[in-house]
Amino acid sequence: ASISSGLRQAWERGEFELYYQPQVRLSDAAIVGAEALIRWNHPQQGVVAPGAFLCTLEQSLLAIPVSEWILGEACRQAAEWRRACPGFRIGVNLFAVQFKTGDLLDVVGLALDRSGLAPEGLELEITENTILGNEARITSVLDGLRSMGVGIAFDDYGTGYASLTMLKDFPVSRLKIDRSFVSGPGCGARDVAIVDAISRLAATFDLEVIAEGIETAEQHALMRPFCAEGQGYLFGKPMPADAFTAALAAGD
Ligand code: G
Ligand code: G
Ligand code: MN
Ligand code: NA
Repeated sequence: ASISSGLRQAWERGEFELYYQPQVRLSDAAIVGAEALIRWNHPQQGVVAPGAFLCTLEQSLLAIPVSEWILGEACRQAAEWRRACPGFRIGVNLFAVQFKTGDLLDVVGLALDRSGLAPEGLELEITENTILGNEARITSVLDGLRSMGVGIAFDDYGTGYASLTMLKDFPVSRLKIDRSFVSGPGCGARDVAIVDAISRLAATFDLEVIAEGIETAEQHALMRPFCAEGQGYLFGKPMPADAFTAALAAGD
């Protein structure tokens, strides 16, 4: 009860903030996009990462208003960055509950209209957990989003048990290769072989790929032949909007 009443208070007091992690082109490490990641500016504990509260949030009545705020705020911010950086794209993680309310297409459409962000500038991230158990209906919603021009990325790709089936059936436009294959413990030749296989599969299905969790120059070099884009601490940790604006202007 204390976490969820704390979350309600946080929402009412405007303590949620979006951080942005750079997504770069691996050939030259130029920033080409960002993933929006929620943080809670807790009055006593400081910046709280989502691991501590996302589950509770998702199960509460706040999930809908907060997720709509995330979409609106991320689109507003991305529209600004896209003016400075043509082709810029923002990644926004979806909650499973957003597919249950039945109006995701309207919510996304409204966020795009209000912000003036081109649909191509938005990429919604889903995981297998987001989809599980509701495949047919979610497929039709994803079809609708793709028709609008919005991108759909499969997050944490390669770790779930049903990955290949989902690749065949879901209208995704990009795979985000899970960081366990990129910077996981003991990551080596066998992981690179998996990334190679995923990227070939992706090419067959006409999908883009991005490598997550790139932490070292060596991992960057390993991923470069297989992935056009990458994300990870090497290029930047999730940061507040003003820091991201500065990074974008500095051209790094
Ligand atoms: O830095 P990181 O701790 O930001 O994120 C941890 C997890 O929380 C990730 O799995 C990420 O997908 C999830 N997450 C972060 N921000 C959001 C958000 O805005 N919406 C949703 N649905 N998930 C998020
Ligand atoms: O699950 P999802 O991929 O949406 O969430 C991204 C998560 O990965 C966030 O918690 C983010 O802080 C974290 N992250 C981003 N880059 C790196 C990285 O290079 N290494 C590690 N260990 N985590 C990362
Ligand atoms: Mn993600
Ligand atoms: Na991920």
